[in-house]
Amino acid sequence: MSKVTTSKISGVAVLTLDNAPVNGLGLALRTALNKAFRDAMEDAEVTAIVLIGAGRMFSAGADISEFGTPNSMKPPSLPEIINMIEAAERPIVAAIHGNALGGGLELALGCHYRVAQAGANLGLPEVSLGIIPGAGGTQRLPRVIAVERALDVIVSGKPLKAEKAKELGLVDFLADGDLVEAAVKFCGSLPEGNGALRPTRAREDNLGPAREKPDIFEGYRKSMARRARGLDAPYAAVECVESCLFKEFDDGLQFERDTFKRLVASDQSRALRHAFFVERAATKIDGLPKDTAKQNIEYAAVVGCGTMGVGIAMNFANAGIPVTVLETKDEFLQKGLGVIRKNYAASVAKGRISQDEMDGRMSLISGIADFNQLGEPDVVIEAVFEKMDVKKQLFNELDGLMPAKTILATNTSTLDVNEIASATGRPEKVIGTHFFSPANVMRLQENVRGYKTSDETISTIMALAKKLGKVGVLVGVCDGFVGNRMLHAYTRQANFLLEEGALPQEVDKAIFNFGFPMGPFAMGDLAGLDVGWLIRKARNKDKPNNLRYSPIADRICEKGRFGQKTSAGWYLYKEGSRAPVPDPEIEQLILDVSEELGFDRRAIGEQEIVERCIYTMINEGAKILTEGISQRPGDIDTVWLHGYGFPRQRGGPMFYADSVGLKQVYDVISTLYDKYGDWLEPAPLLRDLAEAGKGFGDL
Ligand code: T1G
Repeated sequence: MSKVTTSKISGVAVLTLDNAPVNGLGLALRTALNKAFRDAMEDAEVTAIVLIGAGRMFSAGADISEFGTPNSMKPPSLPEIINMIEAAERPIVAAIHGNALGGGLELALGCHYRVAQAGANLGLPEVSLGIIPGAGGTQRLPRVIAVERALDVIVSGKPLKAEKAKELGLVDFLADGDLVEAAVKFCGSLPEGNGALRPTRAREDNLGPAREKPDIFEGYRKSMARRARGLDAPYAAVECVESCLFKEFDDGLQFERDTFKRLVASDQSRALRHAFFVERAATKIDGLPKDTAKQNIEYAAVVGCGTMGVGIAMNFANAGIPVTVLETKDEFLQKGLGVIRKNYAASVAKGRISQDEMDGRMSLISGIADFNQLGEPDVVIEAVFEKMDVKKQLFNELDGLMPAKTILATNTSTLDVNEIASATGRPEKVIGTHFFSPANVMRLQENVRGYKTSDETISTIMALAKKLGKVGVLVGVCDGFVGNRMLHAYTRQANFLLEEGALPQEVDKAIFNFGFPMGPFAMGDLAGLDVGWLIRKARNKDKPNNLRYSPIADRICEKGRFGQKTSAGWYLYKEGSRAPVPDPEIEQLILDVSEELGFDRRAIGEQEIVERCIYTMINEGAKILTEGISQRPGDIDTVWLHGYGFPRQRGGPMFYADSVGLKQVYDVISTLYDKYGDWLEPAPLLRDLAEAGKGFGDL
C-alpha cells in the first residue's frame, strides 16, 4: 500500500501521508511523497495541494531509527522535497492534527500556508536528540514567527499548541471541524493566481527588526547556559538561527545542513537517540503477551500523606483520576492537603496551569482519616513509614477491607515486595510502584514485580505509569531494586574517597562536571541524610552486614545534621539558601575518621572520582542484569536517566560504559577489587563482555 494516497476535492489535490505509527519521514515515505507531489503538479486541473497525515498525527518528523543508516542519506532528501514544495506555482497547504514535529513541521514550513486543528502540537524537538532541525527549520521558522520566539522553539525543543502557533503567525487558520474540509475551503479562500503563492524563503519581514537587535543571540546564550550545560546542539541551533539573519537563504540552508550532519554523527546525539528509544523499549515486558488484560484504573487511593503520598496523589489528579488520600492523623491529613494546594497554586503562579485546571485537579482529590471511607479503589498505593512491619500490617488490613479487584501497591524504595505481599491473601495483586521524590515531578516509576505478581497486575501498572505521564520500568526484588542498589554502590565509593583524601565538595564537583545536576553529598543533603541512616541501621540490624561502609555519614547524622532540612548536613546552609557551604567541622570529622582508620590522606583527581563512582555503578548494573532484576541494559539506563539525573547526553550508565569501552571499565574494577576486595568483585558479565570485545548493547 502506497505511503501517500492522493484524492481530489473541488480541484484541490489532497495528499495523505500514511506511514504508521507516526508518519515518520523515512526513505519510503519521502519517495512516495516526492512522486505523489510531482504527479499532482502535472495535473492541470489541480488548483492547490493539501498535505495531511493519516492516523493520529501529521508527522513526527524524520525516522530517527534511520539515522546512521544508508537510507537516511538516500534521495530524495527531506530538504529537496521541501524546497520543491516551496517553489510550487500553486498554493500548498499543510493540514495539521496531532503532532507536526521536527521534519514534520519543517515540511509544513515549506508549504505556503498551515491549517491546524485546535490542540495540535507544532515543534522542533531535534535538540533533545542532540541535533538541530536539518531540513530548513532554523532558516524558515524565523521567517514566519518573531526571531526571539523561533529561538525559543528551536533551542528548548518544546512544542507550541496550535492556538499559540496561530497567535504567533505559524498557523494561518484554526480548524474546528473536519480538517480536510477546512483545508480545502481555506484553499478556496486564497487569492487567484500567483497572489496566493507565499514561499517562506522570501518572507523577510521578521528578519529586519532582529537585525536591529544583534544582542538577542548573546542574551539568549546567557539565558540558556544552565539548561544547556555540557550540550552541543542548543548552541549550534542558536548559531544557525543567527546565520539566518546574515546569510543568503541557500547559504543558510547549507550551513544548517552541514551543522546537522556534524551533530547527527556525534556521541551526544547517539546517546540522546539511545535514551529516546530505550525509554520506549522499557514498556515492553519480555514474556508478557501484548494483549495481556489490563484493569481500568478509574479510582485510586493513597495511604500516607507525607512528601511521597502528596506527590503520588497529585499524579492521579493530574491524569484526571479521582484519588482519596488516607491519613489516620487528621493534622497530617490537613497538612498534606495544604501542601497539595500550595504546589498547585505555585504552578498557577508560574503560568504552568490555569486556576480552572487547579480547581479541577483539587476537586479530584479527597482526604479521609477512616479506612472504612475508602470505598472500592482499583488501586491503593501505600506511602507510609519505610519499615517492614508497618507496611505488612497495613497491607494485611487493606487485604481484609478491599474488594478482590483492588491492586495493592507499595511505594517502598528498598524493602522486599515479596515479604510485604506475604501479609496478604492476594500476592498476585501486590506490586511495587517506587516513585522518586518529588513524585509529582520526577518521571521515573520503578515497578517492582514480586514472585507472585500476576501478568495482569504488571500490565495494568505499566499502563498506569504511561497514563500518569511517568516512565515505567519493571524491575525485580532485591535490596534497592535497580536504582537505589546502584546508588548505594556509587555513594559507598564516594564515602570511601573521603576517607582516602577527598573532600565532599571535590567529589561533588567531579560528579557535577561529569554532568549530574549535583554530586552525591549535595544530593544527600537535599533528600535528607536520615533516610539513608535509617536504612543502614535496619540493614545492619536485620542482616549483619559484612560489607564495610564508611562511618562518616552516621557520625554526621548522630550530630542531628540531616541536610537542608536541618540547615546542616555534609554542608552548611545559610537561612533561606539552598547553596551548600563547606563546613570546617565536617572536614575535621573526615580527617579524624581517616586517621582512625589509618589512611594517609592523598589528593584525588576528578578522573579517579568519576571512575570510582560511575564504574562501580556499572559493575553493579552488570550483576543486576545477570540476576534478572532488570530485563535489559536499556532499562537500567532509563532508570538512571529519569530517576537520578544521569546526564542524558551520555545515554545512561550502561550506554556510557560501552562508549568508554568495557575493557577499560573492567580493568579499573579489577584493580579496585585487588585493592579493596569485598563486593567490588568484577561482575562475570562485565568480564565476559570485556574479554569478547563486546558491549552491553550487544546483549
Ligand atoms: N522516528 C522513529 N520512530 C519514532 C519517531 C520518529 N521520529 N517518533 C516516534 N517513533 C516511534 C516510537 O519509538 C514508538 O515506537 C512509536 O513510534 C510510538 O511513539 C530532519 C532530523 C510523536 C509525541 O523527535 O516525540 O525530524 O515503541 O510511544 O507517546 O530536522 O513519539 O511503538 O516501537 O512516543 O504517542 C524529530 C519524536 C525527529 C519526535 C508521539 N521528531 N517522537 O508520542 O508515541 S528528527 C521527534 C515523539 C527530525 C529533521 C530532524 C513521540 C510523539 P514503538 P511513542 P506517543
